[in-house]
Amino acid sequence: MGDFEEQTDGDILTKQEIETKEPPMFKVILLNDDYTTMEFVILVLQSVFRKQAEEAQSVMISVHEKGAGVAGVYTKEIAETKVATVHHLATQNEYPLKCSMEAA
Ligand code: TYC
Repeated sequence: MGDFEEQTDGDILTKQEIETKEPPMFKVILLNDDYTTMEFVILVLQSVFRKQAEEAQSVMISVHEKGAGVAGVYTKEIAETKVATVHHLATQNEYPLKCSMEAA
């Protein structure tokens, strides 16, 4: 792959497109379960996803009611790190809390 173009599933990007394109973004999706406490989910939303108390509460309730919800949107490596951190904290605290990521 040369310096001036790059192949991405059929698209050829011009040098200008490569230089001006924003990085791909990924949604980190928090999944509901029956065992993780609401308090722990709020704590995770505040500490890992930098939400204020009120927003953390409303995201948690939305996930609780709808089954899943977006905790945040990040570049790929940051989203991967957030997912790993949530799973690490959940395991440490013996909660089954899961999250996943998908292209935004
Ligand atoms: N459903 C959980 C309860 O009633 C709370 C919860 C909310 C769990 C969001 C996970 O991602 C979650 N204790």
